[in-house]
Amino acid sequence: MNPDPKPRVHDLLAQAFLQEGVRTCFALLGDANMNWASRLARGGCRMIYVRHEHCAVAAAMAYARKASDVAVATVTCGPGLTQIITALPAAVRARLPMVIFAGESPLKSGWYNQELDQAPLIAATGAAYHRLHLVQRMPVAVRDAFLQARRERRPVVIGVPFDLQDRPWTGPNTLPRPSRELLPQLSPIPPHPDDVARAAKLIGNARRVVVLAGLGAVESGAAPACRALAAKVGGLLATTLPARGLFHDDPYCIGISGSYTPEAGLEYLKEADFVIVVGGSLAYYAGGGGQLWPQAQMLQVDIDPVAVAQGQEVARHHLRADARLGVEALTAALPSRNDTWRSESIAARIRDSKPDSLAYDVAPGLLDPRDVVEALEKHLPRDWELVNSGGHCSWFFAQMPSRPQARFLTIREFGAIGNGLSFAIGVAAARPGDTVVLFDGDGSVMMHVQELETIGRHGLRILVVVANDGAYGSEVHKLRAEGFPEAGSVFGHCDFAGIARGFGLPGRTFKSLDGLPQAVAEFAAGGGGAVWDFHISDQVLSPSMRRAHPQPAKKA
Ligand SMILES: Cc1ncc(C[n+]2csc(CCOP(=O)(O)OP(=O)(O)O)c2C)c(N)n1
Ligand SMILES: [Mg+2]
Repeated sequence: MNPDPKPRVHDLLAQAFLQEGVRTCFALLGDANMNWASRLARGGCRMIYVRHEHCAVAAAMAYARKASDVAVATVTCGPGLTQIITALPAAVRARLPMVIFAGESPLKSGWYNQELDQAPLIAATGAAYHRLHLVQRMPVAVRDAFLQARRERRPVVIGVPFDLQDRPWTGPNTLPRPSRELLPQLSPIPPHPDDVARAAKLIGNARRVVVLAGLGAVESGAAPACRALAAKVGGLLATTLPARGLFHDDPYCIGISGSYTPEAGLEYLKEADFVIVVGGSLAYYAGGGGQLWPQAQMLQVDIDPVAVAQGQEVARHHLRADARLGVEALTAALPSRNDTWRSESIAARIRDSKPDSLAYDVAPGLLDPRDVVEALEKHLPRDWELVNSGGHCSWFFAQMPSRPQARFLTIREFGAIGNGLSFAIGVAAARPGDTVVLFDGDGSVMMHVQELETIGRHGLRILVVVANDGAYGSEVHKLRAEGFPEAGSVFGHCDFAGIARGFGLPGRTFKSLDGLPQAVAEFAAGGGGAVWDFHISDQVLSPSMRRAHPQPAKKA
């Protein structure tokens, strides 16, 4: 501890963060951030010390989404900073507000071994980078970083040379007003009546309407309005993958629209003649180009509507408005109608059909991933938080129809594997007291398996479910489709239960589902984390993999 009672620059920097309301920080320490971080911790901020810088930022991403607030992470300069380059593009694309305190090498030295031109590296990810080199302005610059993160909904990285951090603070001991107090107090944007009338006329002519909600609908609280609109037009409901579960208890919700659409949903989307996309960006994988609904006209209700998204022409019709207000206005403008697409048989098909019914041969001692998901859906308590990671197996885990959106998280915008454990840590930090279940592939867990130690050390209540096909399943199925050898993507079923124990967590291997109810009861009664390793077959393909990479016929 510094015996000098006079504050230093890092003291003021830490106070500036505390004043912003920061109560959780994901950290990995080095020379250029440890003094600041220790002052932050002393000020009452909960520090979650991870074992790889990527995981600090990835955990902060999940925290930002779940806490609906600016998340904070910190890394040291040079090699600490280069580790976060895979996480940032995902945070930028997922529009997650974050402030990352990064050290910079000392300005006073002519040479420093960890020196790196950090700004262009961060700029390439789409995040903002600010060099804080003027000591007097640093507290204001911190406040401005929070303002920018909130306004632009993206990560802002601040780089502070660590020799400057250690200087005595000679400025006033007052801090600027925090960003929250400066934000414009704005009400949701109502639609223009002319746009409502035009859109209502189009919908009035449609016979088979799907209301497709994205995260914008979640954020604006538009779910009840979407249900009411779909009911009034006698249509069906769907969501994007991140918004899955928003209508989980509605008998006319077909589930996810996009690569993860269940079997019945695919048929209904094909029949749709009008899709109203509410608070969704019409991303490629959500069927934005209309591949899944070839007959449908598209209307987008959004505060920032677009005609072309991710390389495809999407909606021709637009209603600029807050999602809830736009949908409510549309519903009010539509006359009641007698004809309806809805029927008892559609509700029964949605309720009773499996997400995917194609039969596969599964070797003894291995599990069909669809059976694993069905059993987990049945036995895991409904109020546990679910985190879905990436890889081929994520299709199966997205199919848990009883689970509400409020207890689901996935962030897929950069298509990177290896984030599951970090995302689960971020959710556990944002929802203390809740139990978190992570669903992830063996390859993805292995990529940052060291974070099991973080889970154990912090006593986080995380159940890690590994869909272990002994392989990079996505690659295996694509290689098989091309007729190329699988070597390089097949590793065998490594012992995750043993690995977990090495990190101080209980581990369990499942080659059958018989013991699952008892395992759930034991985990629910205990504390801390655990790893469950399900040995699954690499012969069961998700429908999206079958569509995109048809497999060659098996030789007789
Ligand atoms: C960081 C990163 N590296 C490589 C890839 C390519 N990739 C996509 S899926 C995948 C395999 C994932 O394996 P696993 O987590 O076991 O899930 P599975 O596909 O087997 O279900 C890989 C290597 C990627 N998406 N991201
Ligand atoms: Mg795998």
